[in-house]
Amino acid sequence: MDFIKEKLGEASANLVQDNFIVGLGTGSTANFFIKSLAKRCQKGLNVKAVASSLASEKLAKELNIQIIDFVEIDKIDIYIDGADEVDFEMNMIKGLGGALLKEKILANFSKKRIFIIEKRKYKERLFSCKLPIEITPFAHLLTKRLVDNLGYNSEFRKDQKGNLFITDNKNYILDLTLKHPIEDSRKVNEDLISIPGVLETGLFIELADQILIGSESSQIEIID
Ligand code: A5P
Repeated sequence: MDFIKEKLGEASANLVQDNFIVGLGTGSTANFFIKSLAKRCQKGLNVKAVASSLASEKLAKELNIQIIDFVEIDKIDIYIDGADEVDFEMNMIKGLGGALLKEKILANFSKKRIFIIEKRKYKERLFSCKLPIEITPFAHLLTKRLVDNLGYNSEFRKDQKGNLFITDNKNYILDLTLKHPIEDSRKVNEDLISIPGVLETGLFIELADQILIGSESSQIEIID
């Protein structure tokens, strides 16, 4: 719900300090963060930002947040993003917005990683949503076969016109249906990433320092 996302956006934007280099996540919740950050910048906060997607970059630029490129950064002070599902050990599924590759690179290079989610996304085990993986286009059918050999039902993501969805990095996304709750996230990630053609998975392990969980009561629970 939008008011929960708005609260999460405000709370996370308040964690950004002057002169920080900020990693911007992708998705509707991250958009609220970007809007709140822009408000703070209007009041004098000085930041530079690097975006995990073209969509977030566009929004930030429209709101006059200074955007810098990946090649210009050697550190990120804070990365703030949404997530699709988070388990009690702070493992996450991300990528339903299609930006998982840059999101993972930014999260990995950031000193502090904050994820902002509605309570409905916080589960004991990862299971409810599909697990996206980004794959190379030229071998996509071969890659799918190897993924399915691991026991997954996978589908190529399509865009609104029914064409294969193309990521910002010009790759494809396979969405994997999980047959049971993930017990060993590390093993699932390793099995998938070891397939040639799989560029990155949407399983984020040990990449969260803090989760802000918003609920209808407007309370924000902090997990770290
Ligand atoms: C983007 O690729 C995803 O990882 C997003 O972080 C995720 O889809 C969350 O989006 P919402 O905030 O819109 O649910």
